[in-house]
Amino acid sequence: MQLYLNQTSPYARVARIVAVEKGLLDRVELEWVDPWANREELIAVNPASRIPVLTTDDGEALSESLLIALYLDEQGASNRLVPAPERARVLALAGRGQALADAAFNTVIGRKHEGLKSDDTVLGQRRLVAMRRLLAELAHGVDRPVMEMPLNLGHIVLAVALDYLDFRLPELAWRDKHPALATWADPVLGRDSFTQTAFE
Ligand SMILES: N[C@@H](CCC(=O)N[C@@H](CS)C(=O)NCC(=O)O)C(=O)O
Repeated sequence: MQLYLNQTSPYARVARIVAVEKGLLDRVELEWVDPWANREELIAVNPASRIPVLTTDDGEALSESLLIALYLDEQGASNRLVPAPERARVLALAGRGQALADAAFNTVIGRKHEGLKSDDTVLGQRRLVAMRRLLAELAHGVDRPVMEMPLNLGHIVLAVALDYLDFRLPELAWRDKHPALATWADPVLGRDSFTQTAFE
C-alpha cells in the first residue's frame, strides 16, 4: 500500500497514525507530496489533488482520511480502533474531531489565501464560532465513557485536531480555556504514533 501525505496535514496525520497503531507501517510506503502543487502522481490517484490518499494492494485509491482509517482498521491484527460494541460512540467523537479539524484547516487556508480579513467573512465567522462551540462541548464531555475507552479512532481524530490548533492557531489558547480537555489530550499526544508523526 502507498500513503500520499505531507507533514502538515491533520487529515494525512490521522491516516498515518492509524497505520502505526495498527502495526501496518511496514506494509505502507509513504509518498511525500505537496497537494497544492498539482503533482501528476497525486492527481493520478486523486483528481481532487488532495491528501491523504491510500492506494491498496489491489489497486484502489482511497481518499478521505476517515474512510482510509476505517479501511486500515480492517487490515491490521491489533485491537479495533472502531470496536463494534462502541461503534456509534467512537464515530460520533471522530465526527467532532473532524469538524474541529475542518474549521481550523479552512481558517488557516482562508488566511493564507486572503489574509486575516478572511476571518471577518460570513464563512470565517462561522468557522471561528464552530471551533468555540466544539471545544466547549468537548471540554464539557471529557468524562464521557468514550473518552475513557482504550485508544480509538475518535481519540486519534480529536487529538490530531487539537494538536493542529496548537500548531497553526495557538492564539485560540484552547488549553487555557479548557484545561480538562488538555489533561485528556496530553497522554494521547504523548503516544509514539503521535510523536513520530509530529507536525513540522
Ligand atoms: N475531508 C478530507 C480533507 C482533505 C484535505 O483537505 N486535505 C488537504 C491537506 S490538509 C489538501 O490536500 N488540500 C489541497 C487542496 O484542497 O487542493 C479528508 O478528511 O481527507
